[in-house]
Amino acid sequence: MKKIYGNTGGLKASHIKKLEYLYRRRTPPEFLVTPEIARELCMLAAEIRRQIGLLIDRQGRITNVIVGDRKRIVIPDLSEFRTAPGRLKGLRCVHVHIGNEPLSRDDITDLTLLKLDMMAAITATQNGQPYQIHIGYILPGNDDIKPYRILEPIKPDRLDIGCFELIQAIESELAQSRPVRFSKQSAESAILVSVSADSRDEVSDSMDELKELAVSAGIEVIESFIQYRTKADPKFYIGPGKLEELSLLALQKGATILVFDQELNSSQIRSITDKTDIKIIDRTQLILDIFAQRARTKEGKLQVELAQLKYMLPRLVTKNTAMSRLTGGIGGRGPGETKLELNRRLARNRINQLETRLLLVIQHRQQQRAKRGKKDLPVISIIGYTNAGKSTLLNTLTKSRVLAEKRLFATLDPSSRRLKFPRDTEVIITDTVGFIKNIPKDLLVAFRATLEELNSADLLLHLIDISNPRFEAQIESVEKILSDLNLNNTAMIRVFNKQDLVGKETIERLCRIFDSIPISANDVSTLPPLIEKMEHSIESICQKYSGYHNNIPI
Ligand SMILES: Nc1nc2c(ncn2[C@@H]2O[C@H](COP(=O)(O)OP(=O)(O)OP(=O)(O)O)[C@@H](O)[C@H]2O)c(=O)[nH]1
Ligand SMILES: [Mg+2]
Repeated sequence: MKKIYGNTGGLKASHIKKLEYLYRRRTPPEFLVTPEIARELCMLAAEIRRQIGLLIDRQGRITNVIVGDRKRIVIPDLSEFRTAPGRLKGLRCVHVHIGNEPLSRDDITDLTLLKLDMMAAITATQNGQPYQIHIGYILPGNDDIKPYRILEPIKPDRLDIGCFELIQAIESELAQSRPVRFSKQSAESAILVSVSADSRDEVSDSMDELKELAVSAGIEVIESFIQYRTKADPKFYIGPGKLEELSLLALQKGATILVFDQELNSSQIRSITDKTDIKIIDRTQLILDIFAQRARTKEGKLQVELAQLKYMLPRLVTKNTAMSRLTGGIGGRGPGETKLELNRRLARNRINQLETRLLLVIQHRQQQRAKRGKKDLPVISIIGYTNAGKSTLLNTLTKSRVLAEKRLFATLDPSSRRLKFPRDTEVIITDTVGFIKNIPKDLLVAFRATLEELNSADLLLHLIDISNPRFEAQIESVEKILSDLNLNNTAMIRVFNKQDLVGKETIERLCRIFDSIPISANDVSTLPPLIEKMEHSIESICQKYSGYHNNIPI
């Protein structure tokens, strides 16, 4: 016997057998419902005085029998019926309304949220005879109109309706509304989601940055979806009503992934995934994914994989095997295109292994440093928000060709170069990994070893992209991270980069306010004042510690 959902309310196994028989033997699979079945359902519903619902798959088999109360049925968890993005569930719902009510708000919600093939309600007359059938279905992608359509009610004598063609038409339209993919196989189309109590400006800035991150990770962004609320919903994070909207939008637009701007916990991820059937990652996972794509050195790769596993471990949602489809690709990719092992026990073992290996690498480096003894040359480190132009500045200053790109986190592995100043002072100048607001804690911990190298810097050049409308927040984020790393006592020069993109007067005003030097890192002719200031600072720092560096003219 099929499992009955809800109180059986007097519905017997023999009743269900009969319904199954009617569907299996007497109804072509493409029929939504026949007059015979409608009569049987209405009779049963009148008898037990409750709504009765059937879920039917595309082979015309009953997968679930649902007994409700007088007003509604509650459709059970359908997470075992997974769908591909942009596809319907492959299940239609036929149920009886006692009395003459058309499709209710709940019916429409079930239709759209569960992505049912169709939702049909048969209304019954007083004496339990079918009166009319109301049919609703999802309408593929269109922003202006309702996301579903309800047909004119149909009379019982016209009930044998084939529904396959319509379902196929809906699915093919859904497929067409999906965006054209990049040729890269891993490309995904995302809806960015933010649930926040912050001001509109803050949320919009943060979403702009999330978009840049997504693009840097190779994701195509189709929509942004924002809910302003003071407190996140404990179960779904986003409000349940908004989640319905979001789920439908994802279906209509053919999104393959939802990227949340805030961190979700594992139960929220599970609840949303179960409801929407779509992969979910958050901002942190996105950043980790970019790092995984970019890490080049052995140490960098170990650090990124460790950070990913530590972040993922408490969030592993491996409810059933079908979930693995929802955890691969972006967010589930380790450094160097390895797939992250998303199994708790293996992940834990791997974490231990990675920690040991990293420790060895770090010890080795410390020994090397100790061997070298005192530093030969003073060190200047270029730090700053990602995309500020750090690598470009290193290149222009030292005429080298470190990778500099218009994407976030172009540099993951630091490079160092020698630089000789006009008055012959020589220094080592290093380029570092970029910072970002709310830098994932695991990442900061993992990169601590690399960032600790900054401890040996004599001077920090804090490079700021002055053309970025979020530059002030970026300064704040960077200086907060510096103080978290106990680096706020190191001498620092603030440098406003990309002055060529900002008006002269604005630059002058901002430089006064922020005590900063303006440059264009890609234009060597703008650098002399900065070079002069660097040389001067290094000289005075080294004089203070005279004898510390052996080849500094004192
Ligand atoms: N217009 C303009 N663009 C610049 C300037 N300096 C750098 N850029 C551009 O800014 C982008 C980022 O430069 P990068 O040097 O890669 O920035 P970064 O700080 O090293 O970035 P990450 O390594 O990602 O942290 C590149 O497209 C550069 O060409 C400048 O002075 N003016
Ligand atoms: Mg760089």
